[in-house]
Formats: sequence, structure tokens, C-alpha cells
Amino acid sequence: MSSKGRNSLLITALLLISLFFAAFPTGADAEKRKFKMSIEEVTIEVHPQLTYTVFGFNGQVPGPLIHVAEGDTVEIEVKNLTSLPHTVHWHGIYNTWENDGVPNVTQTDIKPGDSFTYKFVADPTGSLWYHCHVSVNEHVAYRGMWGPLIVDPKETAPIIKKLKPNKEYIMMFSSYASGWAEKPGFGGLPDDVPDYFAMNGRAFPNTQPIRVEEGDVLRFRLYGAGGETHSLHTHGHHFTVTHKDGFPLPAPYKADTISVAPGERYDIVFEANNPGRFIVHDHVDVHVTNKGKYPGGPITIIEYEGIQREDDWYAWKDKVYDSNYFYQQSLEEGYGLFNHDGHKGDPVKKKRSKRPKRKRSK
Ligand SMILES: [Cu+2]
Repeated sequence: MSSKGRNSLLITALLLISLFFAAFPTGADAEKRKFKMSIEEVTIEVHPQLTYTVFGFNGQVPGPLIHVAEGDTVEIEVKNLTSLPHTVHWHGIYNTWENDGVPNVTQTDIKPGDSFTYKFVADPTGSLWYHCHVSVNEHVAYRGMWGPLIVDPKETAPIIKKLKPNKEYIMMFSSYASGWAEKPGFGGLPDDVPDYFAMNGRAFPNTQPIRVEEGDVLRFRLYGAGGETHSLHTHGHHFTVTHKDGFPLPAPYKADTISVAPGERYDIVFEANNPGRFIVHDHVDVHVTNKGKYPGGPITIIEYEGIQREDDWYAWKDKVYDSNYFYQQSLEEGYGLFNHDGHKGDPVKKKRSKRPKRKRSK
């Protein structure tokens, strides 16, 4: 055979092989994914007037985004670097009981300095999450011990195929009672009155805008991460509620306000079709205050490209923009565990305790 003939035979063979793999996926899409997380005691600036001590996964609030595909085998080693015990519950996962993360029910708590490795298969799909299950009234409600776990389905839900969102945002709601800010290990009592309310751990103006172009289709994944019910309202836009707790709704419905109770998740989708600047906020009126002062709390603003932001009265005219505050960029980076520097806290400044002077005995 001529070398020309051999070459064309080789090319045909390669073409056939690649066609075969394109037509018949090999089943290699269910991956084994191994991650490591630490739990760290840090402080975050919730608001210029409120610095709060938290137990952050990888030292941040929200914790890192864990993004996997349906059927993946996930293994996560969690190391506790704080001075109190914790566990991790994988909220929404059809888990084995030994990996469910409940102290004194499925495991002993993870003591300071110790580690525990959780294993599960990513099933079912959707907007799931993880959180501590020790002293949840304090650790989950006030100390930021939660993060998003997104499991992509093999088959996209019909409503998502129809609406085709091209930008996704994770919004986790919680609150703080400022009296417990510097007292980790305490707080979360029935008579607490939370006085700061937050979206991804921070209260307006420390929250961030959502910058869009006309024609973008936005998907918000809303989480009731703390102890309060929040009621999200979008000005200038109504949305379609597509998922509840990760499950696609049999009958998606339209709304402009949606209540998100503790533990719940809703996915909502809408088109950016009304250029301007529009507030998106918690409609529980007392929540849009910081220590009783309006405006504050869970507020963001949809800012369209092409709309100037220079009005000197505009609250965010000088905003230092963090484009990954809602994990919008991380969500586009495929699968893995994604930290975000903007969510990281600072090391706790230990107050110097004066040591009592020892009396020297001669
Ligand atoms: Cu904990």
C-alpha cells in the first residue's frame, strides 16, 4: 500500500473511533471526586458596624461551592481547626446513615483537631447544601456553618431547557444577633432578637450587585440557610419558580415574591428584559434594616450594562465590585470545590489575657 493510502486508512479509522465515542458515551462521566475542607474560626465583616466571629468552612461564609454531577462518588475529608466540636450534614443527599453527619445519632462529633471523612453518591440533583449539625441554633443560625452543594442532573429539566438560563447566582439567607458577635460557643437562644440580616453572609451595603446585559436569563438558587424565613422580591421583573429543594416542579409557576423558610431552597429563573437599576430584596420589612436602621440586610441591585452608575445619590456608585459574590463565575468553571477570597474571614484577634504573675517560691 502506498503511504498516501495508509494515511487515508488511518484517518478513516480515527474518524470512526471518534464517532463511536461521540455516539456511545462510555459511562466515564460518573467521577470519583475527593475534596478536603477545614473548619476555621475567623471574623467576617457583615456590615461596617458588625464584625462577627464565625466557624467558616475553609474560613469563609458561605462555605466553598461544591459542584458535582449526578452519580459522582464524593469523598470529603473535614478537619476541625476550631476549639469546639462540629459535624457536616449533606442536606438533600440520599445518604447512608453513617455519613449523615448528626452527632450522637450517626457519629460522635468531630472534636477540635480531629478529622472525619464523609462519602456519598451525588443523588438526587439540584440546589443542595451542607451544614454543621452541632448546636445548630448557634453554628448554623449565626456562625455561618453552611455552603452550597450543586448536583447537575444528567438530563436537564424541561423548564430549564425552555428558559435557557445563561447566568446562575447562589443566594443564601441568614441573620445575626449582634450581642453574640464575639462570643463563639454561645448564642442562638429563643429570646434572641436578630438585628442584622444577610445574603451570602453580609448585610447591605456589604452585599454585591448583579451586573447583567439585556437578554441574559438569570437563575437564582435561593437558600434558607439561617433560622428566619425570608421573602425575596424582584423589582421590575417577575420570575418562574422552577425547582423546590432541588426537584423540578411538575407545574412551574410565575411570581414576583417568594418565601424561603429555614432549610428550603427554591430555584427561580427570569429574563433580564427591563434595562435599568432594580432592587431585589427581602420583603420581611424588618429584615431590610441593620440594627434597626433602613436600608440594610438582604438587598442586591440588578445593574444593567449601559445604565450609568454615576448619580451622586446612588448607594453603590463607588462600589468595589466582586463578580463572584454569588458564585456566578465559579458555577461556570465546571466541577470541583471552589473557594472564594471575597468570602474569606480574617484570623481571630485573640485578646491578650494578662497572665497572673506566679509567685516564686524560694
Ligand atoms: Cu458546628
